[in-house]
Amino acid sequence: MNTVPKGDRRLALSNLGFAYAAFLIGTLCGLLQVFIRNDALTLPSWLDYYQVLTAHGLLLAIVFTTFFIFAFFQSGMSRTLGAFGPRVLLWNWIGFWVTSIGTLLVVVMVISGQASVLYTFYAPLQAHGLFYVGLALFVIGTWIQGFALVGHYIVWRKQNKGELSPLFAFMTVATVILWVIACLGVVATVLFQFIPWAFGWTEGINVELSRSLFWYFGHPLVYFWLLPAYMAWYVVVPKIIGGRVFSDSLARLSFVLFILFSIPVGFHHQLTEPGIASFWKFLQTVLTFMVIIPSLMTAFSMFATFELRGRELGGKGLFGWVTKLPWRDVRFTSIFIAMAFFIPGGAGGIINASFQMNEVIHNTLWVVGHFHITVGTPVAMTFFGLTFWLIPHLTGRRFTKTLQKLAFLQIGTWSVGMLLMSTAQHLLGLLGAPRRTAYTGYAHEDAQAWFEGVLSNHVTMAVGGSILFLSAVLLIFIVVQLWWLAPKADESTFMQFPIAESDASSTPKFLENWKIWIGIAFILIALAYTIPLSDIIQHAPPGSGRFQT
Ligand code: HAS
Ligand code: CU
Repeated sequence: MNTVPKGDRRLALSNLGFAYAAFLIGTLCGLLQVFIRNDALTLPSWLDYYQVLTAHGLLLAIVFTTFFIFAFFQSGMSRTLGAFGPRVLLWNWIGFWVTSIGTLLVVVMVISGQASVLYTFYAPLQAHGLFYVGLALFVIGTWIQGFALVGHYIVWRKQNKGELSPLFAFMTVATVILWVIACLGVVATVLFQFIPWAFGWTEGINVELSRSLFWYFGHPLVYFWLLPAYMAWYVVVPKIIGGRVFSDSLARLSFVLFILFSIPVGFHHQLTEPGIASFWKFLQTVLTFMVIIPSLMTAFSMFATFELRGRELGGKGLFGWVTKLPWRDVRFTSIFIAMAFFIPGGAGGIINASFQMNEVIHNTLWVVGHFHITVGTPVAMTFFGLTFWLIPHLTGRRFTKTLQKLAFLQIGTWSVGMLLMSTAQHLLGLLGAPRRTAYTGYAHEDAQAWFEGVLSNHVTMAVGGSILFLSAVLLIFIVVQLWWLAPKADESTFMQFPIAESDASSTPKFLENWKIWIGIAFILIALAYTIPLSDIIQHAPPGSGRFQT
């Protein structure tokens, strides 16, 4: 009964399998961390806090997200542009294997205790050389998968000359473009700085250059996570609620703006660092405020979609339409809650980016709170909401009533856990609790007293963390059911990939002229980075330190 071509299905499922394996181990590491910070747990001697923290960050923020995103892209591209040809399929598989081998290499180095350098791998912390080789393979693998998808798109465009591509395909290509340009920074620092240094071919490393190249990548990385979630919001959610895409051109324009503005802003992670003149920090702060605009456009568009549909269903008055939305459908409710979390998440981002205010929160637990209500909920919970139908769609099984109830319990616990944990983290951060460290009390009894509010407390954080772990285990249970155990679907119960109708009749064609956007993106990058980077290269102190973990 399954209508998805077998080859495409297997490919997407392989990516999903990898994603959820990483998810399980990654959340377990998260659980360990909150207990260590709470002084309730001492790790065995072969395991330490920084090793666990590195594994947690990498497995969830990098491995889970990336593999999930490719599974989503592959199934959506196959659905909207037609089945993959043999070459597209082959290159996707090659990319998948290269990404997987890179991941395994990185994970082995972290588990063996030779790469406890956190996901930002700041120099002069030094990991084993193979860790960086693994990172490079990971990026190359994702490029191959990305290019394979672009290849599929090019074939479609040749066959449909003069037509705008379907919105899902357009957004996939935009995200791949953003990803490839972003990775140039991390590839440069890994290949030309870290690998020669870690293998001992060069003596020192230019620390500030490596951090700047990392953040050139590190900020757009967050949009590589966010944009697939936005794709679900723009294209999938309207179909689930029975509506349409509010505006095809607005949706495309917002993705174009992400290509333009998400890269030349990395310095907003380095506002406290010496070695970068204030003017360049200021310029990149202004550009950061530009990249907020497409998110505000998305918020507007979502409200419009919901209100229009709610009114169509008979909702009256100012807010009557809210009650008409399909709250009992977990595929919708999960993603709606995810969106709601992004309101404080985004507001927190604006605070972080506000130059002076950054002084207050930088390197405190506030930032940890921030990313748990950006990537940890809006993005991750959107991915959960997609999982509930994507796996049945690929395996041809049924998302039964019982599983739907469990899914509600899962997103409910995730929301409560995240609310407790991230609120505690934000407040603790404001009180000065540092991050990226196993120690919290400044080794002094009185200092601990700051952290003993009801919410501003490491215990609250640990309670939240524990609820989150239970929720994660529940999710894995649902995934296993949907993959192997739930009853097979028949024609009436088969889960289709929901793609909303999007009227592109008045969308300007130039929005799909990638050359213009890639060109402007590079001009902005050159403006924001050329002079400060050349200053950093010319005036850096000789870097000779290395701290091995
Ligand atoms: Fe961030 C640090 C600034 C968004 C992730 N961020 C981080 C780190 C991570 C991260 C992982 O300027 C830590 C990195 C590290 O390890 O050091 N961030 C921003 C800004 C935005 C932003 C300006 N961040 C994200 C997203 C992430 C993410 C998205 C992951 C997916 N962030 C910063 C800064 C730092 C930082 C500084 C450095 C801090 C430091 O000093 O170290 C913006 O993109 C946010 C724009 C978003 C909005 C929200 C729009 C709302 C929408 C929802 C609509 C809701 C609906 C539902 C329709 C303006 C679209 C209605 C429901 C109802 C109930 C009403
Ligand atoms: Cu950023």
